[in-house]
Amino acid sequence: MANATAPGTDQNRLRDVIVVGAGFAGLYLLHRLRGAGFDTQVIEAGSDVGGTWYWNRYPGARCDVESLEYSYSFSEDLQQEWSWRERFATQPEILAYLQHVAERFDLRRGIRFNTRVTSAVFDEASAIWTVTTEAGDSLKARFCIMATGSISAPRLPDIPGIGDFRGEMHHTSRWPKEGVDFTGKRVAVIGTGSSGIQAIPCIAEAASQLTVFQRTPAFSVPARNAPLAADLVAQWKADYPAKRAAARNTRSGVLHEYSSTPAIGTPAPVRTAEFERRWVKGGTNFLYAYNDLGKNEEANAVAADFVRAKIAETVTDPRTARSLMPTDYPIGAKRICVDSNYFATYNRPNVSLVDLRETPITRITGNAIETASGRHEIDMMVLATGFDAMTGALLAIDIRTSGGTTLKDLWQGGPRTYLGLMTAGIPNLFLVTGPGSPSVLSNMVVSIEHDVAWITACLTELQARGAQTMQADPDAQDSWVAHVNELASGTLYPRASSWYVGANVPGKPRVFMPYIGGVDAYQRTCREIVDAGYRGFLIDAARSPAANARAVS
Ligand code: NA7
Repeated sequence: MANATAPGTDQNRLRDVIVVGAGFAGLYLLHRLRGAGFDTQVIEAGSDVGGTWYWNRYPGARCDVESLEYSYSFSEDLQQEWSWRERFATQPEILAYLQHVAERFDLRRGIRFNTRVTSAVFDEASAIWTVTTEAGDSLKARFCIMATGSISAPRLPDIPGIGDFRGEMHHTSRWPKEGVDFTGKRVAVIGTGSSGIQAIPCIAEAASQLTVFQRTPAFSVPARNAPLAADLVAQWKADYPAKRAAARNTRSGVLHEYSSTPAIGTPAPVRTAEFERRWVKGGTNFLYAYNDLGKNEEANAVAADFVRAKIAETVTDPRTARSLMPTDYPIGAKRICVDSNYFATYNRPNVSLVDLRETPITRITGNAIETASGRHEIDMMVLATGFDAMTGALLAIDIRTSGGTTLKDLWQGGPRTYLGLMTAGIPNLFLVTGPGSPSVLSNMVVSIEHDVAWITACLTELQARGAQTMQADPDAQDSWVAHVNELASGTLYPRASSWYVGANVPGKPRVFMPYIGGVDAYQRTCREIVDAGYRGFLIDAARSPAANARAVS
């Protein structure tokens, strides 16, 4: 397969693989596939590598997984030579890391930047993909891998008049590279998910006036971010392979303190002390204090009460404090936020909160946001309004077969995949951290490394077999989708109107999209399926005579 390159121009060359996206997934794919001898082209919409960490440049942007764990494990040299500065890395630091990876492994020459893919069409007769870009160029390849990210298609709010806003307006995920100067400005932030919660304390320090427009309050735990101590870094570097292996063997791909004790049955003072210990330690480790918080309503309420009490303690104005307390969904069922000084920011004299449940936005006129209770004059507007998560970036590309099967139709009732890796009806299309895999419920780097290794091994196996096509068996896919749904329905997750279920996008089918069974169980299943000869995948099934006739190099 590696020799499948046909003579002709670069444009006409038949590649082995086209990868869409040059974030954590696309970069590692290029490295692995190249190493395995596949002629690979990466296509990236941005002007540089980085994916999520290229686009999300808003002030305060940080990862909520600790930096020592949110990094590649595939190269011992890389993990020894790179030193993270803070417990939770900032966006510029992660971007610098990915730029370093691109340089170190000579990846940039395999990436076409500033190029957005608009369609990918699989010709069933020849088993060849034609991938077309916004500029109208077409590239051909045997396999297409979508490394387009789970949280990458931004959502703009549909507010009357927003298009006529006369001030400066930015979505957190499309932030200008040169930065934004809030000094002395009246700023509005719409949205209080992870992005809003990270940006708000930073914007408040510069702006003359910050007004936060909140539709749903979020549960947030303190990050307790700090510079990393040299001895801790040395300890990790001395033991990295074992730590990485241990992380892969956990539910979320992170070395949290996973409790095996239920909150129900634990005396209240013991529970409070344990929540307090984790609150002081910082980070999402808080959610793993007891093993029933994600499943038992009563247990969940105990953790939620603890956080609500912290909000009441921190925010001096009781009305604002009340508005900031989430009450209508379980803690953790919407992705928990990790903040630095978020709730305390509302004690600043230049910050105010508009509770949109009480006074919804009616329209935007000129330089003002109008709500049911009045006008808010502003100079700048920050939209921290989230993403069409998990499916948005995939469905933005017209993915289809020559026979007329489209991804859009196949996923009309919600995404359907086998292991999150392939979808029945579209051969030779792989997804990295697709819906139906642990993806957003896990340390993304751990899941990405798994999927990349799995896909590379799979392509190598197809090559060894001389096989041309592979796709998910519809029956195996049905069973997997049923399993994913069954696991989710045993938890409190589906109770929240979250992006996990597509509830933030009007008209999007309400389906719990990620696999909640854990990174450990998922990776074990993927291994077993390979050991059973790629059980549940159709390899060279129903190949057309034309495809059969093609020589496999
Ligand atoms: P999120 O978590 O989806 O948050 C988006 C926020 O924007 C959320 O508070 C929304 O309220 C709010 N929103 C969305 N549309 C509107 C309109 N029209 N009016 C008012 N408020 C609105 O996105 P983030 O970027 O913060 O984080 C995404 C993930 O990235 C995060 O979970 C991490 O994994 C990294 P709602 O809750 O829909 O009522």
